[in-house]
Amino acid sequence: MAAGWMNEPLTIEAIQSALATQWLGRSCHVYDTLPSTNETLKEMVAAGNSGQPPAGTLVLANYQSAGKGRLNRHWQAPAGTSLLFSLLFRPDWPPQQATWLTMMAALAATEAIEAETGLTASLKWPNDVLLGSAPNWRKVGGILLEGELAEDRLPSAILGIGLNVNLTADQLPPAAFPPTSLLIASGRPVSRLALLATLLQRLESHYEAAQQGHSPQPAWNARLITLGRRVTASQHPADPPLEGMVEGTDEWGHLLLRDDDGRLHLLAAGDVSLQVPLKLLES
Ligand code: BT5
Repeated sequence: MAAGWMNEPLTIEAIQSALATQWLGRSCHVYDTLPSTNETLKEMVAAGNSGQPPAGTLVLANYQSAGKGRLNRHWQAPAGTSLLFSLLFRPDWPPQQATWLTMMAALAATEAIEAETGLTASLKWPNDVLLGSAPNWRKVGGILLEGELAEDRLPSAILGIGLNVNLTADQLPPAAFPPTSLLIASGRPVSRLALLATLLQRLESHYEAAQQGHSPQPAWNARLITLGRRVTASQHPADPPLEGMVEGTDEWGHLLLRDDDGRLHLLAAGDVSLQVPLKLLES
Protein backbone atom coordinates (compact mmCIF):
# COMPACT_ATOMS: atom_id res chain seq x y z
CA MET A 1 0.00 0.00 0.00
CA ALA A 2 1.26 3.47 -0.87
CA ALA A 3 1.84 4.80 2.62
CA GLY A 4 2.65 8.23 1.21
CA TRP A 5 -0.96 8.77 0.15
CA MET A 6 -2.24 7.50 3.48
CA ASN A 7 -0.23 10.04 5.42
CA GLU A 8 -0.40 12.86 2.90
CA PRO A 9 -0.37 16.02 5.04
CA LEU A 10 -3.14 18.51 4.41
CA THR A 11 -1.32 21.78 5.00
CA ILE A 12 -2.54 25.26 4.11
CA GLU A 13 0.20 25.51 1.48
CA ALA A 14 -0.68 22.16 -0.11
CA ILE A 15 -4.38 23.02 -0.15
CA GLN A 16 -3.84 26.45 -1.66
CA SER A 17 -1.67 25.13 -4.46
CA ALA A 18 -4.11 22.29 -5.24
CA LEU A 19 -7.24 24.48 -5.29
CA ALA A 20 -8.74 25.60 -8.60
CA THR A 21 -11.40 27.81 -7.00
CA GLN A 22 -11.77 31.59 -7.07
CA TRP A 23 -12.98 32.12 -3.51
CA LEU A 24 -14.09 28.85 -1.93
CA GLY A 25 -11.41 27.64 0.50
CA ARG A 26 -9.12 30.57 -0.26
CA SER A 27 -9.29 31.66 3.36
CA CYS A 28 -8.13 28.50 5.05
CA HIS A 29 -7.51 27.26 8.61
CA VAL A 30 -6.04 23.81 9.19
CA TYR A 31 -5.89 22.10 12.58
CA ASP A 32 -4.46 18.81 13.70
CA THR A 33 -7.16 18.25 16.33
CA LEU A 34 -10.39 20.08 17.04
CA PRO A 35 -13.62 19.21 18.80
CA SER A 36 -15.59 20.00 15.61
CA THR A 37 -14.81 22.07 12.50
CA ASN A 38 -18.42 23.33 12.44
CA GLU A 39 -18.09 24.58 16.03
CA THR A 40 -14.76 26.29 15.35
CA LEU A 41 -16.11 28.09 12.29
CA LYS A 42 -19.22 29.08 14.26
CA GLU A 43 -16.97 30.56 16.97
CA MET A 44 -14.99 32.51 14.35
CA VAL A 45 -18.23 33.97 12.98
CA ALA A 46 -19.52 34.78 16.47
CA ALA A 47 -16.25 36.35 17.66
CA GLY A 48 -15.88 38.60 14.64
CA ASN A 49 -13.90 41.22 16.66
CA SER A 50 -10.89 41.17 14.42
CA GLY A 51 -13.08 41.15 11.31
CA GLN A 52 -15.57 38.61 10.07
CA PRO A 53 -14.26 35.52 8.30
CA PRO A 54 -14.97 35.96 4.58
CA ALA A 55 -17.43 33.88 2.57
CA GLY A 56 -15.70 30.72 1.46
CA THR A 57 -13.64 30.31 4.66
CA LEU A 58 -12.49 26.71 5.07
CA VAL A 59 -11.80 25.08 8.45
CA LEU A 60 -10.29 21.61 8.19
CA ALA A 61 -9.08 19.15 10.83
CA ASN A 62 -7.17 15.91 10.73
CA TYR A 63 -9.09 14.71 13.74
CA GLN A 64 -12.26 15.77 15.56
CA SER A 65 -12.70 14.79 19.19
CA ALA A 66 -16.42 15.70 19.13
CA GLY A 67 -17.42 15.55 15.45
CA LYS A 68 -21.11 16.21 15.05
CA GLY A 69 -23.86 14.58 13.02
CA ARG A 70 -27.44 15.82 12.95
CA LEU A 71 -29.76 15.65 15.96
CA ASN A 72 -26.84 15.46 18.44
CA ARG A 73 -25.40 12.39 16.78
CA HIS A 74 -21.64 11.90 16.46
CA TRP A 75 -19.32 11.72 13.47
CA GLN A 76 -16.32 9.54 14.20
CA ALA A 77 -13.16 9.20 12.14
CA PRO A 78 -9.62 8.14 13.07
CA ALA A 79 -6.94 10.83 12.69
CA GLY A 80 -5.63 11.45 9.19
CA THR A 81 -7.99 9.06 7.42
CA SER A 82 -10.77 11.37 6.32
CA LEU A 83 -11.82 14.70 4.96
CA LEU A 84 -13.35 16.65 7.85
CA PHE A 85 -14.08 20.26 7.05
CA SER A 86 -16.52 23.17 7.22
CA LEU A 87 -17.19 26.02 4.83
CA LEU A 88 -18.71 29.43 5.45
CA PHE A 89 -21.31 30.84 3.06
CA ARG A 90 -23.01 34.20 3.20
CA PRO A 91 -25.86 33.59 0.80
CA ASP A 92 -28.43 36.15 1.99
CA TRP A 93 -31.08 33.83 0.56
CA PRO A 94 -34.55 33.26 1.97
CA PRO A 95 -34.25 30.64 4.74
CA GLN A 96 -36.03 27.87 2.82
CA GLN A 97 -33.30 28.01 0.20
CA ALA A 98 -30.70 26.90 2.77
CA THR A 99 -31.41 23.32 1.73
CA TRP A 100 -29.75 24.10 -1.60
CA LEU A 101 -26.43 24.25 0.25
CA THR A 102 -26.82 20.70 1.54
CA MET A 103 -27.92 19.57 -1.92
CA MET A 104 -24.98 21.27 -3.65
CA ALA A 105 -22.50 19.85 -1.16
CA ALA A 106 -23.90 16.34 -1.56
CA LEU A 107 -23.80 16.67 -5.32
CA ALA A 108 -20.26 18.03 -5.31
CA ALA A 109 -19.16 15.16 -3.05
CA THR A 110 -20.55 12.53 -5.42
CA GLU A 111 -18.97 14.25 -8.42
CA ALA A 112 -15.58 14.52 -6.72
CA ILE A 113 -15.69 10.87 -5.64
CA GLU A 114 -16.48 9.78 -9.18
CA ALA A 115 -13.78 11.99 -10.69
CA GLU A 116 -11.07 10.88 -8.25
CA THR A 117 -11.90 7.17 -7.87
CA GLY A 118 -14.12 6.06 -10.76
CA LEU A 119 -16.63 4.73 -8.21
CA THR A 120 -20.32 5.52 -8.65
CA ALA A 121 -21.72 7.58 -5.77
CA SER A 122 -25.34 8.25 -4.89
CA LEU A 123 -27.34 10.04 -2.23
CA LYS A 124 -29.75 9.06 0.49
CA TRP A 125 -32.18 11.79 1.46
CA PRO A 126 -31.51 14.16 3.03
CA ASN A 127 -27.76 14.28 3.59
CA ASP A 128 -25.95 10.96 3.17
CA VAL A 129 -23.37 10.19 0.51
CA LEU A 130 -23.43 6.52 -0.47
CA LEU A 131 -21.44 4.00 -2.45
CA GLY A 132 -22.59 0.68 -3.83
CA SER A 133 -25.91 -0.47 -5.17
CA ALA A 134 -29.18 -1.91 -3.83
CA PRO A 135 -29.45 -3.50 -1.37
CA ASN A 136 -25.79 -3.13 -0.37
CA TRP A 137 -25.49 0.62 -0.06
CA ARG A 138 -22.84 1.93 2.26
CA LYS A 139 -22.49 5.39 3.77
CA VAL A 140 -19.21 7.09 2.84
CA GLY A 141 -20.01 10.63 3.90
CA GLY A 142 -22.42 13.01 5.54
CA ILE A 143 -23.29 16.69 5.53
CA LEU A 144 -24.30 18.94 8.40
CA LEU A 145 -25.68 22.40 7.62
CA GLU A 146 -26.01 24.97 10.39
CA GLY A 147 -27.40 28.40 9.70
CA GLU A 148 -28.06 31.77 11.25
CA LEU A 149 -31.42 33.41 10.57
CA ALA A 150 -32.02 37.15 10.53
CA GLU A 151 -35.21 38.87 9.41
CA ASP A 152 -36.15 36.10 7.04
CA ARG A 153 -32.75 36.00 5.43
CA LEU A 154 -29.86 33.61 5.79
CA PRO A 155 -26.85 35.85 6.47
CA SER A 156 -24.47 32.99 7.17
CA ALA A 157 -24.48 29.24 6.85
CA ILE A 158 -21.90 26.66 7.84
CA LEU A 159 -21.65 23.57 5.75
CA GLY A 160 -19.83 20.66 7.42
CA ILE A 161 -18.68 17.75 5.29
CA GLY A 162 -17.22 14.45 6.47
CA LEU A 163 -15.96 11.89 3.96
CA ASN A 164 -14.43 8.51 4.79
CA VAL A 165 -11.39 8.42 2.53
CA ASN A 166 -8.65 6.03 3.67
CA LEU A 167 -10.20 4.17 6.60
CA THR A 168 -9.45 0.46 6.65
CA ALA A 169 -12.27 -1.97 7.45
CA ASP A 170 -11.22 -2.25 11.10
CA GLN A 171 -11.24 1.55 11.43
CA LEU A 172 -14.90 1.99 10.46
CA PRO A 173 -16.95 3.36 13.36
CA PRO A 174 -20.08 1.67 14.64
CA ALA A 175 -22.93 3.24 12.66
CA ALA A 176 -26.67 2.98 12.22
CA PHE A 177 -26.31 2.64 8.44
CA PRO A 178 -23.47 0.40 7.20
CA PRO A 179 -20.37 2.56 6.60
CA THR A 180 -17.52 2.26 4.12
CA SER A 181 -14.56 4.27 2.83
CA LEU A 182 -13.17 5.09 -0.59
CA LEU A 183 -10.15 2.91 0.19
CA ILE A 184 -12.33 -0.09 1.00
CA ALA A 185 -14.62 0.41 -2.00
CA SER A 186 -11.93 1.10 -4.58
CA GLY A 187 -9.14 -1.04 -3.15
CA ARG A 188 -6.75 1.89 -3.45
CA PRO A 189 -5.72 4.76 -1.17
CA VAL A 190 -7.18 8.04 -2.38
CA SER A 191 -5.58 11.48 -2.23
CA ARG A 192 -7.50 13.58 0.28
CA LEU A 193 -5.98 16.68 -1.27
CA ALA A 194 -7.14 15.90 -4.81
CA LEU A 195 -10.59 14.93 -3.54
CA LEU A 196 -10.88 18.16 -1.55
CA ALA A 197 -9.76 20.31 -4.49
CA THR A 198 -12.23 18.69 -6.89
CA LEU A 199 -15.08 18.86 -4.39
CA LEU A 200 -14.51 22.56 -3.69
CA GLN A 201 -14.25 23.35 -7.39
CA ARG A 202 -17.56 21.54 -8.11
CA LEU A 203 -19.24 23.17 -5.10
CA GLU A 204 -18.11 26.66 -6.09
CA SER A 205 -19.50 26.15 -9.55
CA HIS A 206 -22.87 24.86 -8.21
CA TYR A 207 -23.00 27.83 -5.83
CA GLU A 208 -22.30 30.32 -8.61
CA ALA A 209 -25.08 28.71 -10.66
CA ALA A 210 -27.44 28.93 -7.66
CA GLN A 211 -26.65 32.63 -7.30
CA GLN A 212 -27.85 32.98 -10.91
CA GLY A 213 -31.08 31.23 -9.90
CA HIS A 214 -30.26 27.71 -11.15
CA SER A 215 -31.50 25.10 -8.71
CA PRO A 216 -29.27 22.12 -7.90
CA GLN A 217 -32.43 20.07 -7.40
CA PRO A 218 -32.63 18.25 -10.78
CA ALA A 219 -29.04 16.97 -10.66
CA TRP A 220 -29.32 16.16 -6.95
CA ASN A 221 -32.67 14.44 -7.45
CA ALA A 222 -31.18 12.25 -10.18
CA ARG A 223 -28.77 10.73 -7.64
CA LEU A 224 -31.31 10.03 -4.90
CA ILE A 225 -31.74 6.34 -4.15
CA THR A 226 -34.75 7.26 -2.04
CA LEU A 227 -37.07 8.00 -4.97
CA GLY A 228 -39.81 5.54 -5.89
CA ARG A 229 -39.08 3.47 -2.80
CA ARG A 230 -41.12 2.46 0.16
CA VAL A 231 -39.60 3.89 3.31
CA THR A 232 -40.19 4.62 6.94
CA ALA A 233 -39.46 8.20 7.91
CA SER A 234 -39.68 10.09 11.15
CA GLN A 235 -39.68 13.85 11.55
CA HIS A 236 -37.87 13.33 14.84
CA PRO A 237 -36.69 10.15 16.57
CA ALA A 238 -39.40 10.68 19.23
CA ASP A 239 -42.22 10.96 16.65
CA PRO A 240 -44.21 7.98 15.40
CA PRO A 241 -42.76 6.94 12.05
CA LEU A 242 -44.54 7.53 8.76
CA GLU A 243 -44.58 4.78 6.19
CA GLY A 244 -45.16 5.21 2.53
CA MET A 245 -43.91 5.54 -0.99
CA VAL A 246 -41.52 8.32 -1.95
CA GLU A 247 -43.01 10.10 -4.95
CA GLY A 248 -40.43 12.81 -5.46
CA THR A 249 -38.85 15.97 -4.10
CA ASP A 250 -39.78 19.62 -4.53
CA GLU A 251 -37.43 22.42 -5.54
CA TRP A 252 -36.24 22.86 -1.93
CA GLY A 253 -35.38 19.19 -1.63
CA HIS A 254 -38.33 18.35 0.60
CA LEU A 255 -39.50 14.77 0.30
CA LEU A 256 -42.97 13.91 -0.98
CA LEU A 257 -44.16 10.80 0.82
CA ARG A 258 -47.52 9.13 0.04
CA ASP A 259 -48.76 7.15 3.04
CA ASP A 260 -50.85 4.00 2.81
CA ASP A 261 -54.07 6.01 3.22
CA GLY A 262 -53.18 8.01 0.13
CA ARG A 263 -52.23 11.19 2.00
CA LEU A 264 -49.28 13.16 0.71
CA HIS A 265 -46.72 14.37 3.29
CA LEU A 266 -44.04 16.96 2.66
CA LEU A 267 -40.98 16.25 4.80
CA ALA A 268 -38.48 19.06 5.29
CA ALA A 269 -34.83 18.25 4.76
CA GLY A 270 -32.79 18.57 7.91
CA ASP A 271 -35.56 17.51 10.28
CA VAL A 272 -36.01 13.98 9.16
CA SER A 273 -34.10 10.76 9.31
CA LEU A 274 -35.12 8.04 6.99
CA GLN A 275 -35.07 4.45 8.05
CA VAL A 276 -33.60 3.38 4.73
CA PRO A 277 -33.02 0.71 3.66
CA LEU A 278 -34.13 -0.95 6.86
CA LYS A 279 -37.71 -0.85 5.68
CA LEU A 280 -37.14 -1.15 1.96
CA LEU A 281 -39.72 -3.31 0.33
CA GLU A 282 -38.28 -3.80 -3.11
CA SER A 283 -40.93 -4.86 -5.60
C1 BT5 B 1 -24.21 13.23 9.19
O1 BT5 B 1 -25.06 13.19 10.25
O2 BT5 B 1 -24.04 12.34 8.39
C2 BT5 B 1 -23.42 14.52 9.11
C3 BT5 B 1 -21.98 14.29 9.38
C4 BT5 B 1 -21.18 15.57 9.23
C5 BT5 B 1 -19.78 15.41 9.71
C6 BT5 B 1 -18.93 16.62 9.39
S1 BT5 B 1 -17.25 16.32 9.68
C7 BT5 B 1 -16.87 18.00 9.50
C8 BT5 B 1 -18.01 18.77 10.15
N1 BT5 B 1 -17.75 19.03 11.55
C9 BT5 B 1 -18.61 18.36 12.34
O3 BT5 B 1 -18.58 18.37 13.60
N2 BT5 B 1 -19.48 17.66 11.58
C10 BT5 B 1 -19.26 17.89 10.18
P1 BT5 B 1 -26.16 12.07 10.49
O4 BT5 B 1 -26.98 11.87 9.25
O5 BT5 B 1 -26.84 12.46 11.74
O6 BT5 B 1 -25.32 10.75 10.69
C11 BT5 B 1 -24.63 10.50 11.89
C12 BT5 B 1 -24.60 8.99 12.05
O7 BT5 B 1 -23.69 8.44 11.08
C13 BT5 B 1 -24.05 8.53 13.40
O8 BT5 B 1 -25.06 8.47 14.35
C14 BT5 B 1 -23.48 7.15 13.07
O9 BT5 B 1 -24.52 6.17 13.03
C15 BT5 B 1 -23.00 7.33 11.63
N3 BT5 B 1 -21.55 7.63 11.53
C16 BT5 B 1 -20.74 8.25 12.41
N4 BT5 B 1 -19.50 8.36 11.92
C17 BT5 B 1 -19.53 7.80 10.67
C18 BT5 B 1 -18.57 7.59 9.66
N5 BT5 B 1 -17.31 8.01 9.77
N6 BT5 B 1 -18.97 6.96 8.51
C19 BT5 B 1 -20.25 6.52 8.35
N7 BT5 B 1 -21.20 6.68 9.29
C20 BT5 B 1 -20.85 7.32 10.43
